[in-house]
Amino acid sequence: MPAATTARPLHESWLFRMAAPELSMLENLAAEADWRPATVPGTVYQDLIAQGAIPDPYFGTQEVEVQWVAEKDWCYRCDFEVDAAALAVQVDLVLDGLDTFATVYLNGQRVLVSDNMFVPARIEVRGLLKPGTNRLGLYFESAQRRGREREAALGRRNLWNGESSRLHVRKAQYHYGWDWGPVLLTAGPWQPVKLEAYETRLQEVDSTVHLATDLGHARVDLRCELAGTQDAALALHHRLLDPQGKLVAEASVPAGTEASLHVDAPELWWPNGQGAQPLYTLVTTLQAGEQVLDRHNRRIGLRTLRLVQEPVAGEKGSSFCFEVNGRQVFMGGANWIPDDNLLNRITPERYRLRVRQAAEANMNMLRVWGGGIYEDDAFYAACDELGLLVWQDFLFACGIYPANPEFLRSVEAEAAAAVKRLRHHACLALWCGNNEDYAIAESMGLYGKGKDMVRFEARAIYEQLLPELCARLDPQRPYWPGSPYSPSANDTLTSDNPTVGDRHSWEIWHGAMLPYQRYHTVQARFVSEFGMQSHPSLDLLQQAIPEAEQFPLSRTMAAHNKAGLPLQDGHRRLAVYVADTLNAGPTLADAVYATQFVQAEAMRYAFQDFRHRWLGAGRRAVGGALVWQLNDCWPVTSWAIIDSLGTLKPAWHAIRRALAPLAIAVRQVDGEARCWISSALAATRCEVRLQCHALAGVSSEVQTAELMAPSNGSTDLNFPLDLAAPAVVEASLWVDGECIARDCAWPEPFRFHPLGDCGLQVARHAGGLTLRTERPAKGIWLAAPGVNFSDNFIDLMPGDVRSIAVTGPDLPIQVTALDQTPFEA
Ligand code: BMA
Repeated sequence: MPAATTARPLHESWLFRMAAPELSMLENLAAEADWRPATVPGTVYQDLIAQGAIPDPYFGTQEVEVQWVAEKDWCYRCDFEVDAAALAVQVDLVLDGLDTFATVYLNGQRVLVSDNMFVPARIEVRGLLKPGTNRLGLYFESAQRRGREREAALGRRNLWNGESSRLHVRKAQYHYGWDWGPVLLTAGPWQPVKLEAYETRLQEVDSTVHLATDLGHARVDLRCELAGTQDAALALHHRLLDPQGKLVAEASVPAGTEASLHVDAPELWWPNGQGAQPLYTLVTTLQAGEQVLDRHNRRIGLRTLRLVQEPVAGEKGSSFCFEVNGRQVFMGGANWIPDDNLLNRITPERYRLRVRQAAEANMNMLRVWGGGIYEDDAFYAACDELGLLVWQDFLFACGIYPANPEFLRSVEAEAAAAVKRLRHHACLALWCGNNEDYAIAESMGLYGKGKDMVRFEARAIYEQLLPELCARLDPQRPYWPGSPYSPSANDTLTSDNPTVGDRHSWEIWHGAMLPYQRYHTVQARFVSEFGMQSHPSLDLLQQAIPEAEQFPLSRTMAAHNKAGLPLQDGHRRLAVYVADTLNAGPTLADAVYATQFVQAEAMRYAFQDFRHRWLGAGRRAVGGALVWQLNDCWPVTSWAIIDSLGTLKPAWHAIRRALAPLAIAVRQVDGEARCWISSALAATRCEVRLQCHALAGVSSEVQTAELMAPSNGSTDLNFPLDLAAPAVVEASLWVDGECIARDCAWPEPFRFHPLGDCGLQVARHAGGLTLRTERPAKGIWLAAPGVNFSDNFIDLMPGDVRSIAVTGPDLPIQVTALDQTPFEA
């Protein structure tokens, strides 16, 4: 009877030490002294912090004090026991991820040399193992040194962000520092290490989903690769369980043969806001008769997905939008960066929470940005479960990458591993070649019509290697050469054509630093990046900044704002936008409120203006908007809408309102109230109410209009205004007598209209708050560490009583609003 496959994690009794440069790798790994306990999977910074050997790099300016770690080589080793019986079958050493330049020794034998953080390794080691104590040693060379050696040999290349040697190293690029992140060049076995014993095992289960045009029938095609002893007597049993766990299809085939499972009336998987996310469970077992030799489980969603590039009525170019199950869906979402610089700190629960925070902001897409990692399985599982489609970059960002044969081989291996690992996820919408490499090439004159593009060799990666690999391993999914990228239209060749493809609209914040009220002028067919900076929560700053440095423009605050490297001009740009908008106070708390206020207002304008152009079928002028950035990886002033404590910023609430399934927006323009309703739903009968509230507190009559909000599009509605004095124009949307959305257009800029005391009252009661005001109140921000509010960053008008549900610890709640003295409720 053949033996079943067993997997044994090797995560116990690991030690680490700094390598002595005078010793060889083997001598270092055999050394007796200076070993300290290590956590595997993990990396050296985490182990050094745990050992108290280095200070917390996230606190104060301590990032500078730990840079020496990157210059050193590091050793990891563990001794483990093996029974003689275990050596009766094939045994593989499986290393899912080594960061980055690693040499692996087993019982003194070198078994692997690797230089790519994203390429898993599997080594047949039965012949090297012995009954009793065995030793596994991992030697990590300094990525900094090795990268610089390569750069010295192959030449310096241009980039934005981080040290240029990064371009030669297949390591998470943000580890080299970014305009929102610290320099922490980690090293270590960052992914699981295990021994796998088997006679025959399931190497690969490839499942592809096909739906009938009418979506009334689904077929799951299955192709398995086996490893080990090929035995014709073996069989594969495939079973498909529906989301309720009921068996809906099964097939048994001889090992090595393909199979298909059929489902009638499949439960369709939809993006967030469009329907449910039913997940089927596919169970594949490799069997010798009744005995199960190996088992493989995965959850799959049944859906179709298409990238639609079709004419846009009345406009040049073509659309860039996504169609799921035959329905075109506006993509409202964010760019995702790694949620921590020390990746092994991120738990599955933390991934799920972050993705849930995106879903609760009515987002339906996350772009896994090219300077990070191919994310953890827990991330994609959460996106599958919560309906967040994933735009997945391959890991190239802001650089002119090499394309020598060795580099291409390494990239091919990593890309193949990533595609095979991720291709079954329902959430995965698109593969994308890189982040901003076409933009930097264009800025250097290496890309564009009539340009000598020879030195932009990496096009071989984005336009040949990756699309061919994706077509081979994941043919159903669209591939996009880069972000931003504009397919060459009518003889143009640029990465920045607003009529086709995707675009990064950074004229607000970067470049021209346009006012955020101008987002309607920086349109694109798909806005895959845009953003505004703000400080993180005061709570976080009080934890990360030494008390003496807790003032807005302190040296330590500057160390936690990396924007505009090397100039680090983030504080200047913040100052401009704050000065353009409101009269801010001098304290750190004032600066947090002011910058977060500006970010929230900017994101309101951006998402409303971009979604406004999601018109009806054939007029999909803007297919989506992904804000830069969802999250942070350490305590920092950045474009994130959720800080590294997981605390939501006001911008998160502004985005949630702008992306609501049915949302209303209003602007005061030339004596008119210009409103539009954006809908992700079927056609809805609704009523719009418009009321003007003078800043002094007098409110006008309510104007109303009944209309049918069109399905899955946006519609305009204008009201004449006759304002004697500056007033707030409040537009609210009512369905069946219930107010489901509202928006306020204030006289701007706010700095020209300082609000006196508006008579804001906040009453607490069990489980919530009740808010009232005598005069218009702007940007009411409720804050308490770890406390969640059902709504926040609210505009409140006289006569309106607003109830807010409160969950979390029973703490004093800080109430801040524009031009008001903060108070506690
Ligand atoms: C774009 C992104 C990131 C960067 C962000 C903010 O360039 O792709 O590289 O962090 O803008 O500057």
